[in-house]
Amino acid sequence: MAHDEAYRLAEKKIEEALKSGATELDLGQKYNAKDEEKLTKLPDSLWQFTQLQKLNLSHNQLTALPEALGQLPQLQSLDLSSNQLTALPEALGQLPQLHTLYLRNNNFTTLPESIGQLTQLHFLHIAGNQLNTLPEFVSSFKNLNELFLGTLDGSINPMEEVPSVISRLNKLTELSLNCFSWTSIPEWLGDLQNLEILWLSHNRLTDLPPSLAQLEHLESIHLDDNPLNPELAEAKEQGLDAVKTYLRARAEGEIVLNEAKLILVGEGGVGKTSLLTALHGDEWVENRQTTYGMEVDITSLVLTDAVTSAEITFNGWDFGGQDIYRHTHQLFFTAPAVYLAVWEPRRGPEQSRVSEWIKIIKHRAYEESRPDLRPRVLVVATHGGPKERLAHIDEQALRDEFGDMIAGFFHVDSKPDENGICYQLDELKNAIAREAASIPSVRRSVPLSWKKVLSAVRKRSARDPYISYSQYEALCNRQGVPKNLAGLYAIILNELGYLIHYRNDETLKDTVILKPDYLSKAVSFILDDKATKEANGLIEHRRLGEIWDNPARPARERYPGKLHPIFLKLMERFDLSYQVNMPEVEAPPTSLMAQLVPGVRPEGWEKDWVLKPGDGEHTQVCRILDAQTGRTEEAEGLMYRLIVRLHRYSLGRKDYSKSRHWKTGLILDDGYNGRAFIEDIDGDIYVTVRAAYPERFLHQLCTEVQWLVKNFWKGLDARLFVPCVTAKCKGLLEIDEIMDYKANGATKVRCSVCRQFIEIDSLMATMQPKPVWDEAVAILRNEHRQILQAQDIGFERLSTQLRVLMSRSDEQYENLLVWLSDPAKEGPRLFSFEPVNRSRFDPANWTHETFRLVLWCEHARVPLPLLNGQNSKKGVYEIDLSHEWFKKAAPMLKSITTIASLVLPIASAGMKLVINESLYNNLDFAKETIDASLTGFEKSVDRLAQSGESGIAKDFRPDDSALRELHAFLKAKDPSFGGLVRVMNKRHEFLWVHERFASEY
Ligand SMILES: Nc1nc2c(ncn2[C@@H]2O[C@H](COP(=O)(O)OP(=O)(O)OP(=O)(O)O)[C@@H](O)[C@H]2O)c(=O)[nH]1
Ligand SMILES: [Mg+2]
Repeated sequence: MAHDEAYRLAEKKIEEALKSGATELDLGQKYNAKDEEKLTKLPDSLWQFTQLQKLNLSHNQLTALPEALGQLPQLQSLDLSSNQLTALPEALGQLPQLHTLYLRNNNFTTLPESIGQLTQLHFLHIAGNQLNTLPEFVSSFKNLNELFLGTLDGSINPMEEVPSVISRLNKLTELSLNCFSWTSIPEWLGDLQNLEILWLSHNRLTDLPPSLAQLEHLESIHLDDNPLNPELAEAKEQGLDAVKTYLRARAEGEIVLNEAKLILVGEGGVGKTSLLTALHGDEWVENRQTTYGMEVDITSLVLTDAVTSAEITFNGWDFGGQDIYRHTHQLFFTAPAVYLAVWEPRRGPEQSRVSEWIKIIKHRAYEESRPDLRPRVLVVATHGGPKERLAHIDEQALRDEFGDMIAGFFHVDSKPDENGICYQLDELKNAIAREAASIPSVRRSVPLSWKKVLSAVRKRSARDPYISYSQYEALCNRQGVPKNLAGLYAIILNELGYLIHYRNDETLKDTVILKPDYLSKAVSFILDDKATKEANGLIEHRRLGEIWDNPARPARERYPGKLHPIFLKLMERFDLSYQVNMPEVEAPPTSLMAQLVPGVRPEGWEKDWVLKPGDGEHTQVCRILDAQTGRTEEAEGLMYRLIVRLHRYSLGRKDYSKSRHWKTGLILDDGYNGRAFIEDIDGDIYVTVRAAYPERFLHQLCTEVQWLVKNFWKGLDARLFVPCVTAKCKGLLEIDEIMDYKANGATKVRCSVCRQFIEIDSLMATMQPKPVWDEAVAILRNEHRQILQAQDIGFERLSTQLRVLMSRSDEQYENLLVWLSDPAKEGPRLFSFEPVNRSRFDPANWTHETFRLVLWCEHARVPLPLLNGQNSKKGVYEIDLSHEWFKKAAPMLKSITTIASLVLPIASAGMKLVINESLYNNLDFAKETIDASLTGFEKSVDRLAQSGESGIAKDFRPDDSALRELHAFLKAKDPSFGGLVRVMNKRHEFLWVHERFASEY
């Protein structure tokens, strides 16, 4: 029998445990154990274990448990997860001490009556069963603190609504309702006054009940993977306080928005502006001027949907059709919107590039997971009229390619006939209204005060294209909106494209731009400037001023000097330009417009791309594909964005003349992390890094490309490949696929181009083992002086081993930030600590202790007192901790402390700071304290190796609850977190940084 071995092993374990007088027994298997390693029945000797308190039987194949279970009266915790149970013995209900019960992933269709008597239960985990509801007897669990109904692995639970019996469990502190496909949750959740953590991920919630704002003790609410309405989604990004503020505003009054964008795209001169004005009913203008940038007409078009009678207000977005604008225009294509893809019959559909335009819309606004919010495209031919010959457009081909994005075809004449009628215009209007009415979020409810602010902003924009932030606050105040809510509304309005404001940017925080087209027009004037084109995008700020305030243009197209630094900053925010350092002393301030860089590799580029001794080289390719069809696609303007976003690694970061970039590529440098060559070859982005440890910089660059593609171009996917190693073969092999093969035991894969079988290991980056982190810390500290010198004389002087360790430390730090990215919304992640009274502190034996906790800057990666002066008390706290909390937090504390120890010698050298031995000492003592609190199992888990790597159990969830508790605690003591500023980097991740670095974000 296959299971015999498992059974014998269990018997042995029981025997040993009985002998040793243990009170805990672990007969659970690993989550990925093979079937034959699992128990199908339990040894009888188990029931002699009368002193047993904790029993783990998870990941076996048990179908039933015997009544003998009642012979374990001391049992406190029982883990039956991942078995095949459908019932439980009566005796279970008689266990007087049982407070923790895991029944996750079994075959229960209802909860067994027997457990109804477990009134002392504190923790119940019953996700992953086939329960349709919770029985009434659950209300007798008066002491229940934690209830897990929801799974973590994404599999959907069948329950139709939140069981109302939960409303009576008022001691609950944590409730998991993940993965239920619920579209709403009940108001009464707001009555569970002790709730601290609420899991609602993977549902179909568009909204939350305002009552949740009343939950005073709530520390975190998890809302990932829900189709939240846009305002709430933005509030969620900002964290818990913002969600509560938003819900409170909703509770005070709400209104249906009934508003949509109407976006006109198409080649230059096809008749977009004429069509929009005709839709408005404005007078016909012959020989209209071309549109610079874009123009937004806020609310003058109101159409009524014939079916629902809904009156929908449209703001029309009219884009200039010139090629050069295409890259910037994409910024404004956001769903939900109705698009008019305009073309001119005389030029024909090909020349009018109808299909290309729809593709750009698709890649910006079509979210596969949200077909209900798909952009609706109406394809409109202009210059029509009954007398005109209808040019042919292949309707079927467009429908085949774009599916239900295509909402109809029209042939209109924007020029009225002798009776003042524009041919087929009314039909088009009806279709626009009908399409808009079919987008669910067009009719969403918003807080009444939000709508009022929006209307006030629009009204004001007719007079002032921009106002100061305090004027904006005053405007909100007149609508009855207090300052903190005004702040949240500014974030939401900015994110949804109604205004432009960035509160964390020194230059931008005082100005609110009320007209979204104001900036795009200003940008288009530079893109059209001949001198700037000839200078390959380099432009002095003085010249920018001349262009923007050109007296030859009408007053409404001129921009006062006060705005110029603001525009400049905004162009940087939108990845359009960056300020360069020119080689000449006292050179006038100059910026680079990335779109205008030269078309070919600069001369002599080879000199900047040499393999240094001791360095290795590794290449990965980001292939950009349509996620649906698998065809390679172009991400329009990707390279321009990379040139801007990665400029801190530019070879010319100190002297622009050394920069190496062109329309399809660039060369970068990141000190000890190496040098990179990035090039777009037919839509494939080749990234090669040469370094002691190339993986670090390579990973960072590929992640950047993948992030950009994923977040900016919808439906496109940047998949990672490695080049085939066969000489001269140009084949590429997909990394995910190789990893799958490897996981299944294969050692070779076949290249589809050269048809050779290739050793998997030869395709992977260097297969060096992870360093022993404690040793790495010691080496880095020893070499601190060397690292310091290398800042000036070059990193190639450092040994290869040292450079590898430095890169690997950076890599670990990056992993930590990713791992703890969610709690970063609420507070900082990097800190160190020591017992205040260290001399009499015993790490192995304590119950309560006062610790000194010091916050670090996540940018500089050093403790705050190092930046503020040793005597500064900012970010330094004395807090009482219990050993119980500390034990729970120990795995997290260990990662943070080890990584802080790794990066401190490198970061301080980078800033030329001298480190006091006592600081190292503290970190070491902290580590000792943590190690003394870790269980054997936790010690053996190398979280540093785990984080950021695949192959982790599906239901692995970084336990960040200890960090959240710490945040809540610190916030109560010092809401300013020692003056740390929460900033958002370009990947929309939060970091807590010293104020002096805030402007870098
Ligand atoms: N007869 C007729 N003329 C039209 C029609 N639509 C546009 N035109 C003319 O075509 C020319 C270009 O029209 P615009 O509306 O400026 O074109 P556009 O697409 O906005 O051009 P850009 O802003 O440069 O991208 C103008 O001279 C219009 O008068 C139409 O439906 N019928
Ligand atoms: Mg126009």
